[in-house]
Amino acid sequence: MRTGCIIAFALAFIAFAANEAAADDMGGNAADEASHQHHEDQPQEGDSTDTAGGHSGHAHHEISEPIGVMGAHMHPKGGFMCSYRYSRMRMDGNRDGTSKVSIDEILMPGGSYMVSPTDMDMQMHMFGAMYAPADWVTLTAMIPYVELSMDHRMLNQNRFETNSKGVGDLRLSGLFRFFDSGRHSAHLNFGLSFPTGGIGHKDQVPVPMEGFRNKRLPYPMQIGSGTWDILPGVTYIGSNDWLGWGAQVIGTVRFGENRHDYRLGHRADATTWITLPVLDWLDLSARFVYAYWGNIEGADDALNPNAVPTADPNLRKGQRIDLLAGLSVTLPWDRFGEHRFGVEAGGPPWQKLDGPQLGSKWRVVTGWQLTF
Ligand SMILES: [Cu+2]
Repeated sequence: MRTGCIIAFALAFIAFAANEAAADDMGGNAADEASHQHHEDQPQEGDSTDTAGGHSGHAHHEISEPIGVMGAHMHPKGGFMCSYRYSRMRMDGNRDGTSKVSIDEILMPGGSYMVSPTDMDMQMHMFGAMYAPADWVTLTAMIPYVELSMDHRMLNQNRFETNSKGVGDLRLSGLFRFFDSGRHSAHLNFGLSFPTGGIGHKDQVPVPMEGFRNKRLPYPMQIGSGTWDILPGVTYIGSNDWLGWGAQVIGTVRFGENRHDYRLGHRADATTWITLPVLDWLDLSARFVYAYWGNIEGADDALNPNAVPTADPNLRKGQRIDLLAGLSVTLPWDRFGEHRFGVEAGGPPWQKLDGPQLGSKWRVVTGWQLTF
């Protein structure tokens, strides 16, 4: 808690300091700096007088990253952006290691559980804002609204569904550029996740001898982590005249224990992509994603790990590779700023889970960004 506050204040201070410093020394080369930025806002030195918003001229920083990547671009000083993303992931079927596990192998007598999940639907509405107090730093804020739904099968073969929804964890990040040669640039990502998402969501679940009762839902049905989490990372962006590419690695390091006596596993997310601008207003992309997430430390006493695999803190760990294809459209009207619309979808050719644990089937993200 205290660590979190200190870091939040540190970020705010850096933003303030950056603003002051920028006002002092950016007079001379501010124009040169601005021409290297991702979002073109003003014609520079005659080299962009060709077509408004065209990719020709200085294609390098105008090629956008796939819509599913976050914190991958920075804004020129004073730049502001707001965004909305809707994403959905479908999970279907259980796995242990890299192989599938059937319901009969999970439920008694073939397995040891009274209840097994069969599939799950995860939807997220993500609202974001970005602001650049200086050319070398961009600040971001993101808040998700999450809706989860899980289907189960019981020993008597009956099915039941649980649902939870709510505001998730608020995330504030700073992107700090440490390298820029025009065609290649790199920045550090540093984020802080606040425990604003709920971890006490309840729904009707079967209790032996009692029937259905309103009880606390297992770990994957909770919306927040319940802990202060730090998200350090690094992003690289490159381009030539006809192609853009990038790579990003972000960690999620969690601290302490939440009020239900556990903390989620640490995470690592790595991704690399290429973007092909095929038309002035259209980019196509292909992306590779690797994700690792660890088991839960501690345990929520309200959950019985012998009843259902989702309540076992030691059956959460996993790794997954996703392959995603995307497109991004820069809308032809520039009222109130530049509008971009993107879609990205794909699924995992490989996943390895400490199971039984539900495997991912596909995911899709659509988003809209408005840059001022
Ligand atoms: Cu932005």
